[in-house]
Amino acid sequence: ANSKPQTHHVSVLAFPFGSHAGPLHSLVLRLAAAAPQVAFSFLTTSKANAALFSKSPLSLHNVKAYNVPDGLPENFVPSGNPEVAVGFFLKAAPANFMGSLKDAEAATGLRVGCLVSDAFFWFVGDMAEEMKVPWVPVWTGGPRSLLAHVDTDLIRQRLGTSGGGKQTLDFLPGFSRFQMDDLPEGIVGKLESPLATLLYKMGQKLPKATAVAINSFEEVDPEVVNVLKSRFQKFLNVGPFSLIPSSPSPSPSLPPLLNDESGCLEWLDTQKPASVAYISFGSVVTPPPHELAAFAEALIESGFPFIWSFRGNIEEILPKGYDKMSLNGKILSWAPQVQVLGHSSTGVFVTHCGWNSILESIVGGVPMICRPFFGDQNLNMRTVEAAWGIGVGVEGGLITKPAAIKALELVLKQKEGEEMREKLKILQNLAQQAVEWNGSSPRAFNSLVEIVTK
Ligand code: U2F
Repeated sequence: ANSKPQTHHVSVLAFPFGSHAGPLHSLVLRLAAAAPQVAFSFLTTSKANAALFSKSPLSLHNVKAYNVPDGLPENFVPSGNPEVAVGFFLKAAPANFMGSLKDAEAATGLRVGCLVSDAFFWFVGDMAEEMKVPWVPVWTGGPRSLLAHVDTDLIRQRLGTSGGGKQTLDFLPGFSRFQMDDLPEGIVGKLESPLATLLYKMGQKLPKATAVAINSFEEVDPEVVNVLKSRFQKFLNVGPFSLIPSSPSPSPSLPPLLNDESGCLEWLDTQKPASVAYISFGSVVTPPPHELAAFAEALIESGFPFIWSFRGNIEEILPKGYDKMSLNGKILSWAPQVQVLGHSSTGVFVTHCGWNSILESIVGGVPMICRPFFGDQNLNMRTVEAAWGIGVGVEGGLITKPAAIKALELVLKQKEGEEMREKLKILQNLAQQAVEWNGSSPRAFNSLVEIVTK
């Protein structure tokens, strides 16, 4: 229903690559439901907008998509390296965003009174200063990687910039079990890549923001969260998003929408408790074929039942004589991950350690086998292993058949796996409490609503 008139206008600037825009979109849907008097203009590329707005089960009258030019030259042919498209997009920013923002102001008849953006977009801090409006950057990773970017200068002072080493990070609160090698690339080492520069500028700019929001909950990593609270004007932990529906469900009597066309949840119902391996490397990474082949062999040899979110043709990596039908598991191009991790039959998650995956695994109480690739993933793995004790890295860092079998057995069969499950129960409970009425996350969310409605 298009009821009350809108009196405020908030522009949301979304990073259109990887899974970044999804969590921001679901946060905006929550905000829009809580603040019907605010018009939200959601600014990103036409491709990202189309994916987000067609997938969403609900549309709110006060959230509208506005397309931003992607900056690609005409006749651009994707090279397979996604960073090229990211580079063109960033070159076109912020001018491309300014254009759509003006369109949104004209369409709504309302001046923009607040900017919400992906935290990557440090330049939105400058836009907000110029427009004299609040800026709320949203970080899509976890608190530890965020602190590493905010404290990059300190880290460089203490460790130098040459990179690669085992020096301890104990000068950062909560990092005594972490080393230089665990840091996301670009903090030390290769400082000059476009992404490293972007993240450095972001770290410098975030303390000036009105508030920094994150898909996380305070209790997951309290020491690190407390340092971040001292660095930022406001640090608002408003997650885990997977525990909070985007907005009130259309009818309380309807079950939540499930995407189980593949029948994998029904199949999970037929499996033993904590016996199934779920495998996914997220939305960006494709592991090299020899590692995928080694993992497939490990599954065949060990016989553990599995669900594998696999993009591409599985037959290409299976050993000779095997096909899809001969396997003790399900292969899907996209899995209902949150539901799979929430199912009691799922016993281990083989992951690249993207932040959303880790948080969803905590919420589901599922221990992890980690094979990180880039960015924050290595630090996330170390957090899983060393700070929380709820998972292991594959031995040697690369997937081989013996390393995979060893890790699967450790988590699914041995007492180490049981201990991880016990530790997960504690974190899982903390996550539940955080989202309860008057828990830390709804309180942070209310403060976010206050900022965007002022
Ligand atoms: C980038 O990570 P990714 O997008 O690759 O991975 P995640 O943060 O783990 O997010 C993947 C999301 O996609 C969902 C899953 C997560 O919410 O539930 N999903 C699914 O529903 N079905 C599937 O079959 C597979 C995935 C980046 F690479 C990381 O380093 C960052 O930590 C991350 C956050 O900034 O973004």
